[in-house]
Amino acid sequence: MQGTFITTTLPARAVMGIVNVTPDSFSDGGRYLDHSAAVRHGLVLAAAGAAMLDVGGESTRPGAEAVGEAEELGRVVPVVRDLSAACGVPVSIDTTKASVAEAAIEAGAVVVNDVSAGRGDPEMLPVVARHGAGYVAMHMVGSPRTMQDDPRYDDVVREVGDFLAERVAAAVDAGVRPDALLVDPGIGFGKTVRHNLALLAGTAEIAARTGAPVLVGASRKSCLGSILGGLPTDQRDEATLATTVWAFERGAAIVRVHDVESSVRAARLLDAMARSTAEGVAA
Ligand code: PMM
Repeated sequence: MQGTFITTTLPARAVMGIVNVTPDSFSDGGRYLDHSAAVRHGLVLAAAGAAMLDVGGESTRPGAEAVGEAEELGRVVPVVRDLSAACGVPVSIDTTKASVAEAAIEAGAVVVNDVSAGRGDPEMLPVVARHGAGYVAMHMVGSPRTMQDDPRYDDVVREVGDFLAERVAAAVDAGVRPDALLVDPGIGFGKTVRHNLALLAGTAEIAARTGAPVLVGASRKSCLGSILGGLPTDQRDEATLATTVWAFERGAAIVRVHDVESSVRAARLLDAMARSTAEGVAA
């Protein structure tokens, strides 16, 4: 499938399922660190209707320490290989390291999801370009260790949109296929609750400023828990579903979620309602 991924081949409202092969991700850390548990989980998400699976081996929760290359490779490459062979949907690799991206692409991944938007490793964009892979450029302030230290913006939607437009231009300059690029405002990455809400509301503006489809990753994030009076991580799936519907209604192309089934069902319903609006109601 390498080199054939283009964003236009995804369904209109696509759901990306999260497969975290980490001991310390904020909501599912440790649950799928074991290789076979991760592969089994990915297959369940694909069967539930995920249009893409996102495999990650380094936690990006606020305060997380970086993971070494060998450790990350050992976590993700076998999972990407087995899922790419068996799951029937494109697999994406969530990494900021070009070497991990390349090894994952060689193991079958067709998209690189880079929370550093190419700033973490100068080889990242050239590697993505060389392999003709898809690319998600996400906005983050600083690094996961420092990003929540008093984030400030004058106009968060404009600033994040302009940053992503600049990263899209850098990716295209490096030879990444324009039709394989996605942008992501980075919900929770160096943002207060108000910034996150403004970005969710500004999804269409981000798409317009960047000219790229938007991916939204709000699943179980702490801003949802804060709004709901400190709701714990394992009780945030309904709130996540609300963000799925909201983001799709404001033009998001993809949502990245832990609980795939509920978002897939919502997407199917939105598809049906959009079709009926377009066709009109027969008397
Ligand atoms: N969030 C996390 C990790 N990777 N990638 C993108 N593109 N967008 C996100 O919002 C995002 C990401 C953190 O969530 P997790 O630990 O549950 O995977």
